[in-house]
Amino acid sequence: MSLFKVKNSWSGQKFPHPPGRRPVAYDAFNLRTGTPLANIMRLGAGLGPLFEVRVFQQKFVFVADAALAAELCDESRFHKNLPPAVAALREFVGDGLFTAYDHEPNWHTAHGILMPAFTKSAMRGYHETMVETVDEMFAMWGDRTGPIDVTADMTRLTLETISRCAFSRDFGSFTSPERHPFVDAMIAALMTGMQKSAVEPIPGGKRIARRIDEANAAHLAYVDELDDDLSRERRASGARPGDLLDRLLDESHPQTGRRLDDTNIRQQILTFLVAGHETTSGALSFTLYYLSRHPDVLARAQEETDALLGPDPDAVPTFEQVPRFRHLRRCLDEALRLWPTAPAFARSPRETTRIAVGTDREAVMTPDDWAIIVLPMVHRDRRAWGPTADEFDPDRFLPENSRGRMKNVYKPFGTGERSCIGRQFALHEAILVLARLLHRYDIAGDPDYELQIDERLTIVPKGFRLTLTPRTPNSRPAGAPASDEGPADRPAGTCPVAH
Ligand code: MNH
Repeated sequence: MSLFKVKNSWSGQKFPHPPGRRPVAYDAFNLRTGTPLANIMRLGAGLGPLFEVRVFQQKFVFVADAALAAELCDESRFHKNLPPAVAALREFVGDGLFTAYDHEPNWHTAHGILMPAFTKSAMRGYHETMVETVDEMFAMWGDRTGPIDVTADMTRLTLETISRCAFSRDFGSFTSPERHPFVDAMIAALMTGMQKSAVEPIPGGKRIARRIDEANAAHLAYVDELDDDLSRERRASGARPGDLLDRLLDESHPQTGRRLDDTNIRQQILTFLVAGHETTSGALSFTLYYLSRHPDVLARAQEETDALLGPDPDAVPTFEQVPRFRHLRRCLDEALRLWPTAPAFARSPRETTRIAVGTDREAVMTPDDWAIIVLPMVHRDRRAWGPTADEFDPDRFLPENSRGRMKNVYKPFGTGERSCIGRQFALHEAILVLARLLHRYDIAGDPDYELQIDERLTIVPKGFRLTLTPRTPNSRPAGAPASDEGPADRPAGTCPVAH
């Protein structure tokens, strides 16, 4: 490749870019390390629906606009592509489900093998394990009311949930004061991809990238070993719990009969351990953050848990009850609107096409070009969400308030056939956890805390703490219904059933 060839060139078309461009390095000096999303949101503000950022010979094109994002989500014209930060992960997770290109046979094979594990009804099989995992987190918290590190504990919980549900493996996250070494190794791997893709366009970047690799070699070896151990132990034990690992090892694609090889199985294990917990942990943490900042919304969430679960703070929702926490679901949806924890994905056209036709950003896009949809910007586009787009207001997702909203402008789980396979899993887990947590504890955040974001491809709140106080039936506001079965303050001894 020529030294001067621009990567992702868009046939030489130019789009608005941040001020302060320089020769050779272009926008590189405008970027702060370690915070790609914050960079884009800061630099892209005011640049309109489609803008570019160029780092030496690498051009990035970003979509901030709801209408254009909706256009690129049209599956008949566009499909998933991998931006450099995701492509860099292929070194560890290869053509695993998340990082495969559409046309790679292993995507099709793994998708067919794994889909049955992620249907709505498959969630029934995970419910009990999810309940037990929350029990263990509560046991760890006990009656301690000292502040908890929300993101750290939600990460313990979601990692433990996915490893138990998918791999029948207990990571011991609640009994160890340290986080599991897998979490450190995984963060290191994600950061490696992010850092390497950031330095690679820079002259001499290849050498820096090699040094990043060397610094992380031990972490990566550890992860590979852990993955191989999981398969080896399972094969040796003869046990077949019927979990996701069993499917990876034993199943073949229902139509093609193809199976996954050992390398790909290892890559899928790592894919699911990572994709199956980071984003859900962030979603829970952001939701708890916003609830702690909106006492009225929080009060309604607790009214809802009281109505559905009754006065016992330890009451556990049944599988069927989980989807009935409608207000809580809207709180989660709204947190994922403002801070979608997988904050971006990339799209390319199937054939050369014109986009944004009739607007001042009309452009030609070839199958070699890709654009990154920046979800937090799309999710705050006033044309789609109105003047209160920046505010936390779960009621915007009430059916009567959603009617008439533009289509395809809310995409926290991606789009089309490459959208999130774990969506039902994440939703079931998150609602269950939120319902139980808010039913059992009153929560209070530090009023001086200012939301900060930790970026590692996914995003999570940084340094956010909550003080938990166990609720008792008496700590409910007077007159609040304790269950949907009848009045709470029925005098003791009077049976509601006539006999
Ligand atoms: Mn998930 C794909 C967001 C939870 C496993 N996930 C995606 C995509 C988004 C996403 C966005 C599409 C990315 C792209 O187009 O490049 N995922 C989330 C969010 C949550 C989440 C916001 C939680 C909240 N994801 C989960 C869970 C699992 C999971 C839980 C596993 C149990 N996700 C995946 C996998 C893919 C994916 C696997 C890739 C699917 C495919 O390409 O076929």
